[in-house]
Amino acid sequence: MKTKILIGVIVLAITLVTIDIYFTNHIFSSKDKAKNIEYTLAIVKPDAVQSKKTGKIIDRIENENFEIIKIKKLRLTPKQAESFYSVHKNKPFFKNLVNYMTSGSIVVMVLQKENAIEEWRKLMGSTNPEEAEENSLRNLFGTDIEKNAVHGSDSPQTSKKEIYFFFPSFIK
Ligand code: IDP
Ligand code: MG
Repeated sequence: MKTKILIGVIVLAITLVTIDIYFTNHIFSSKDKAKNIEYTLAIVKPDAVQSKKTGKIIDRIENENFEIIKIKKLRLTPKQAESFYSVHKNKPFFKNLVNYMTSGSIVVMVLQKENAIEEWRKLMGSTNPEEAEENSLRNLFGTDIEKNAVHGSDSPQTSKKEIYFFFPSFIK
């Protein structure tokens, strides 16, 4: 009789532990995967920092439910700007772009959200502020196709590379 009770208790305990492991490992992690939580690199560019739009841009970031995971203010050296924008090194606007990006301080952030990369690109708007969607950050705060207030990574590969550029310890 005692043995039967003991076996019953052991079976019950194993069942409860199995259910717990299933819920913890399977349900929650698959939920997170389904949500596609991403990280992206965002920059408030020198024109927007200089015209004191950083606060308004950060306010918008938080209102749109991005999580600011990392943030810092710095000024790029010409070498750093050339390296960061090296994909554009053969473009006619490269030299001006480097001059612009080193003309003052920038505020760099790692943002987290479901589909963060695409969502941040959407919130920024098109490269050219004149074509940027109404109420997008470039539409509101951009001056021209060069001085367009904000930067955002354009793919998961780029975001990893760009986050590593400014926050190497964040990328394992
Ligand atoms: P993106 O910032 O929307 O991803 P990219 O084509 O990657 O646009 O260009 C990088 C940056 O170079 C732009 O944000 C802008 O500051 C600058 N830029 C892009 N195209 C031009 C141009 O035709 N003339 C001047 N500057 C440009
Ligand atoms: Mg780009």
